[in-house]
Amino acid sequence: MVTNRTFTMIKPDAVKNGHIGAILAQINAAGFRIVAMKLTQLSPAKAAKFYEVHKERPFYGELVDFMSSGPIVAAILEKENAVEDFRKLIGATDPAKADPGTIRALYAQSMGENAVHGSDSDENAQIESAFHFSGVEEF
Ligand code: DAT
Ligand code: MG
Repeated sequence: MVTNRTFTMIKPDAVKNGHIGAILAQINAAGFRIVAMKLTQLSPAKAAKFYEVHKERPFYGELVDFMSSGPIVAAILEKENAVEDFRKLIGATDPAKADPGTIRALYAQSMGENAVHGSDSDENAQIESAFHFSGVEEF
């Protein structure tokens, strides 16, 4: 398994608010290489599948609606210690608790609309990357 990669999405709120460029600049400045990237939109069914682990949580319906509400940027990123370092770069799930300067502190509105996704393990990075990209789309 590739362990130096993570998967991210710039979520519909951040795309709608015009933050794609600033977020990608921050990702590059932090030393991540873009391996794959696309502007796309999740169907409700795809969003439900992507977040299936949360299906028993009270916010699941809201999460699926939000994540399929508009375009996202999906990307695979590479760097040593990618998963952990990217979680540090994005900050806590709740932007009110995210460290200053993190992507969520800068661009997120709320726990639900929190600007970016970052994989939480090497295994999930692999699964989530394969969900969005085929091998020939990775460089
Ligand atoms: P993270 O995205 O930091 O890995 P998570 O995996 O616990 O957080 O949850 C996935 C997404 O679900 C999160 O980015 C936003 C949404 N979410 C989590 N907890 C929530 C809550 N209490 N209320 C509303 N949305 C929530
Ligand atoms: Mg998570």
